[in-house]
Amino acid sequence: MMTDIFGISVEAYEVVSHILTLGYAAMAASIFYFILTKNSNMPKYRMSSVLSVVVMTSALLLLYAQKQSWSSAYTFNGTAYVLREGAELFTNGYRYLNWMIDVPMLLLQILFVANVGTARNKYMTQFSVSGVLMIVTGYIGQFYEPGRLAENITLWLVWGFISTVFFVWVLILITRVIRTGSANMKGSKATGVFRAILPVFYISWFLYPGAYLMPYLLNLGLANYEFTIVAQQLTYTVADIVSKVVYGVMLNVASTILSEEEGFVES
Ligand code: RET
Repeated sequence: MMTDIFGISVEAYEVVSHILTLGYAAMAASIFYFILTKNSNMPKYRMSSVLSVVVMTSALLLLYAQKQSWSSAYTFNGTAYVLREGAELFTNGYRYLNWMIDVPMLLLQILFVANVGTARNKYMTQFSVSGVLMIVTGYIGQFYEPGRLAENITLWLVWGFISTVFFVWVLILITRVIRTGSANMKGSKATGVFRAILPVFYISWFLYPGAYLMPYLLNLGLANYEFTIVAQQLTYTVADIVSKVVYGVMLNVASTILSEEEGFVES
């Protein structure tokens, strides 16, 4: 019976496999980009590139595990992909563990480019605390996701709500950091790309709670399991590429412009 509910078409199975592979390939490629461009920046900005490398390495390994989790959960029965008997179930848990490392790193990273003066240490502490608590509470919640064995809508929503409180805290902090940072960059050509980080951040970070909620479409009768899982994995992957790679590249471009303006010449 389980296999009937969770069976998916060949196309859906393959699209998810491809998307998950794209995710860790993008992280592998970016590792080279951040290492190779690091010295175009003044030493004081370089920690931003180092943190991008930390983020990408963790993502590469955990997203690879995520893909393995997908491949080993299913088996082909001649017409469709069905859950493999006795195998580990597919779980998004690996992603959460990746975020546990990457969320604080991504938040700290911007503090090496934005000049927030003496408030830097205060932001570092608050970003680390809010980021980690947001992920830990969401990690607990995802065990109760609709469609999972331990499905419990109330617990899933309550933990999701607690996580959202910390998310709002993160959003308030990042908005302040970007506003202060760009005010202190006045007159620099880097202001444009630095300011553009705010909308990129908001859009990409909001995709995560969106993907968390997606399985609820099942309960509302608006989508089947196959649609839900493809949409959720696609959303997570797009969000990962934008929040880690695009964001890191924007910070790096801003640092390079600032370095040049401050008279730095790569030797
Ligand atoms: C959860 C649980 C439901 C409520 C909210 C969530 C927010 C998650 C976010 C994750 C961001 C992750 C990033 C990873 C990059 O490596 C945990 C899904 C609000 C915002 C940026």
